[in-house]
Amino acid sequence: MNSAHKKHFHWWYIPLGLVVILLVAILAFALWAHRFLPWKNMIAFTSNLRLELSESTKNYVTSGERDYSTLPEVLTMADGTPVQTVEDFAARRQEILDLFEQNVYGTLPKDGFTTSFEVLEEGSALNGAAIRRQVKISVTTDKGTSDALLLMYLPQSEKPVPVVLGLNFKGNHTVFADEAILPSYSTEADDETLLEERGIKAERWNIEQAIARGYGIATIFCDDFAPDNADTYNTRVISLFDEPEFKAVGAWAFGIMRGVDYLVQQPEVDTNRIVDIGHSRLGKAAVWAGANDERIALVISNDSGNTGATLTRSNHGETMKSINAMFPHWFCTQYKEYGAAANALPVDQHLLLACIAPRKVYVANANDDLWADPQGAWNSLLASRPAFELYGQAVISEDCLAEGETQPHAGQSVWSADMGYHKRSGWHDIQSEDWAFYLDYMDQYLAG
Ligand code: GTR
Repeated sequence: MNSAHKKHFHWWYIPLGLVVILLVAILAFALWAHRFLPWKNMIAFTSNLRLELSESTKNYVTSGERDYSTLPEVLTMADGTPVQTVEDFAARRQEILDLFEQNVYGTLPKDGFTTSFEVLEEGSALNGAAIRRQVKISVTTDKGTSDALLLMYLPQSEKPVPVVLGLNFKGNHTVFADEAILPSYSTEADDETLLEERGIKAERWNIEQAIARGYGIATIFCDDFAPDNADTYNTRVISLFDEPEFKAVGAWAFGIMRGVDYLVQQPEVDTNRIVDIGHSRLGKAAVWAGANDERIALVISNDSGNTGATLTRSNHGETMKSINAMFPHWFCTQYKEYGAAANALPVDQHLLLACIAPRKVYVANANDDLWADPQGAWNSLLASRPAFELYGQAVISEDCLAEGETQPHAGQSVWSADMGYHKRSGWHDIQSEDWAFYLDYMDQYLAG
């Protein structure tokens, strides 16, 4: 081939080639990520990422001063009227719940639906130490019916037992390696995947340990009430209502309350010892459900973070602006209107914890999980105390802190008869160590 035809290699072929490779890689990643995140979420995530990267020193703050000067008073009505008696607090509690519904979580339907239950399977489990029961929970309105599958393990017992109820992230088959567990209605796993995923999240539920210590465990896949997805969150229980502000976290809380509807009808269940538990985003739902549902005796928030137990005014770790950018389907429209202005909120999360009084509340964090802001959760629990004290309940004190500390250290638990806190060393998760704290606390303060 003469030189006229010899291809000329130009220096700029190299950067051009690298750019092409980078673009192909980004496209491949986006297509892979779209398996888990709809485009709307991904755009929100990337816009939020730009926000975080551009202002990360401001938004993802992990230390420094906190401004609680505008924290709403627990024992003062929105119009300034003091709350001095438990009767006064009943009105304040309702006011707080209404404010959270209007400004944060959105609609939480209290009526206009019926709930029915059908036992699909029941059998012996854990070598006879427990019974397993799987129940279809059907919610029906004039617009139709939506089903959710409750999985429950109860210890064999002569008398009614306490039950810990919580939503799971990945489907009922993931909480325990038991081949009899039926696939949740919203699972997208095929048979092969169901087999592979059996029990992959067993440590998050510690079913053997709970049963051995006399506690029942009940769980439902969160997606059975609202798929955790900006495109499809409103295709299940939310589709039964004409409530545009009925959002995903509200649907998960609604689902927990339908699980309680079932539990209170079971003779094997001690209806005075129904506990709701939630980790992270499902901890946000557990706190919202527990604040509303007075049938729940103890509410456990595990690493629930922003718009869970942690004070929004902390503005440390995940922020109100960030969470609404990343998860537009979780909370109501009005919440997004506040942008980053946490001080403008008529509520904060300590008020939600206060609505649990006169029942019991337990907040836990992980030491390295600064995105969930353990300091802001500890401050929130302390700030909720006036409601519990008004009922004469026993609350925790900061006297337990080591010299110079502003929150419990890793491995420390701080308990009173009606309030508990612990901080586990390590990262964002719910682990056996957390369950050991919870079961010990319930043994001591929720004994039958
Ligand atoms: C994070 C989210 C947190 C928390 C967490 C989880 O992406 O920002 O608020 O919900 O997910 O649920 O594990």
